[in-house]
Amino acid sequence: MIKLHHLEYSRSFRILWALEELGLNYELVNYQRRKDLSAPNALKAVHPLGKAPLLEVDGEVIAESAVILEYLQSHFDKDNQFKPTEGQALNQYHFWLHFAEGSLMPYLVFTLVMQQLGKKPIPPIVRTLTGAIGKQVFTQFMQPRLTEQVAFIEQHLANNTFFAGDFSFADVQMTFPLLGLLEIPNLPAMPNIERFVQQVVARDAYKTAQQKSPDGGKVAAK
Ligand SMILES: N[C@@H](CCC(=O)N[C@@H](CS)C(=O)NCC(=O)O)C(=O)O
Repeated sequence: MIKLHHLEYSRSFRILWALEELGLNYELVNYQRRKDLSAPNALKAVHPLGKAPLLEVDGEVIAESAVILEYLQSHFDKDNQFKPTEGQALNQYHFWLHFAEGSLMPYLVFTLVMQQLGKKPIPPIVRTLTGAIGKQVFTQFMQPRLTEQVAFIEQHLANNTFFAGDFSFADVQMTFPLLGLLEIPNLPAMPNIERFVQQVVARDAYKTAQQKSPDGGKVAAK
């Protein structure tokens, strides 16, 4: 029995999408974020860290998107439809699977936190100062680093349709941060990233996952 603990506006959409790509039967357990955007305590009852996604298979709980994707691929993708088997494509698969969470997501999350410094619920009088600090940190620290990463990903996608050979779970892992990246103002144009995203969101499994997810598969509440 497979159960996906799915938090709205979160990385767990990756796993919902992967389950649909594999055509598996599963139970979807939905969780809403609290007002401060953190996960509800109910997720801590499933795993001590209380982060999403969490996949439960016959009572065993698996955390971390990349680990879950690897688990699903190795157990249920018998024909290796979603992972290259050798060579450069396999190296790329491992690289992008881990780059997404190890390098790209930390900058995106940090940028999101800096953006919150200029918004409610911070009181207006303080918000003026914290918002200015947030903008300064973004300009001096985040913007140059994100710009480097955009250039790197753009270069890869200029020469490759997908991240690792044919469509694979590396693409599933990378799509979530790319959707977030496209929403950050003051970054360079991303024509190849846009092309890639349009291509993968047109997949049937992605659309089914969107229909099943209460947030419609969005990365953040607007
Ligand atoms: N590296 C982990 C990150 C897990 C994570 O931080 N998930 C976020 C959702 S996108 C979460 O649960 N946030 C709620 C919180 O921190 O309270 C993964 O890829 O699974």
